[in-house]
Amino acid sequence: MANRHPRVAAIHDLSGFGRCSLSVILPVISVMGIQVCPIPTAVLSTHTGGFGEVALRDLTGYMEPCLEHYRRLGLEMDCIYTGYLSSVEQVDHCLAFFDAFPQALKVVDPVMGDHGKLYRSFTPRMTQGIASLAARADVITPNLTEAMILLGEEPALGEITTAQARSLLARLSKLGPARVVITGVTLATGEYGNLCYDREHSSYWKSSTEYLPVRYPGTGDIFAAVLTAGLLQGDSLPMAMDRATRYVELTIKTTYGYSTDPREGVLLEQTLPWLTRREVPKGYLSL
Ligand code: PXL
Repeated sequence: MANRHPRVAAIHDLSGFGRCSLSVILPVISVMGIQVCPIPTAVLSTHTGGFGEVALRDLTGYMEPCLEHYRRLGLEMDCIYTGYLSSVEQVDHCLAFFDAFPQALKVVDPVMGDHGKLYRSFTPRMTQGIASLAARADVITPNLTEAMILLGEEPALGEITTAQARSLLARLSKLGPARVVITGVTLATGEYGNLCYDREHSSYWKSSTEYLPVRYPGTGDIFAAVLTAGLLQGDSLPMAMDRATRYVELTIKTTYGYSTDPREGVLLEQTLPWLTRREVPKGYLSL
């Protein structure tokens, strides 16, 4: 199809309140000029990070007929981007999407936990399923907790040396993905930020960011969405990582200044226009 704009199938949950998953992924990818087709894995009243018992409808049974319809239509997808899954069976449905669109860039955000802990309802079977999905990806974007879980190690929280960081990235790549990004890492140098490894070029990079003493849900989703759209627009891996780092930094800083309840997530409504500027990011350094 001539001059078709890039299109991404985004397989994540839809949380109504708390600014995470599809609620933030849709505006971010759209404003970056990429068409995004949401495939909700579940609908939740809020995210699971602090609002008590959520109203939840699992959509495992929706995924296969959805894919079948897209096949009948002969739709093309340039990217399959997966995130929060609400049942272990959804791993196979994501793999079916990968198989149906073999040319598509496969991005797996292995959403499982943060700050050294698994999210509620994530069982060992689920973490194994997500690890098998990550093994089939071209790009993965775990936070440090998820990176350790993928490697079958105890989640660590402290600072790590540059040598340890490079080893983590390389070992994750050995699981399958040629490009690995790890978010939320504190290096022994005191720098805090995101790291990546591009196996094809044997290159390691870091993008450091200001550390603020507050945690907002959904920032990992926003990070992975900006990274994915950046790659589809032709960014190199470190450029895409730095674009995502700078955008999340700007949005967290903006939100922090308003002193809102952190559970409500970041005020991306204020900062989305920054993404339309298509700046050339240059904040990355060799790791
Ligand atoms: O941002 C990750 C995420 C996605 N989806 C749901 C969540 C969380 C984190 O808490 O609860 C439903």
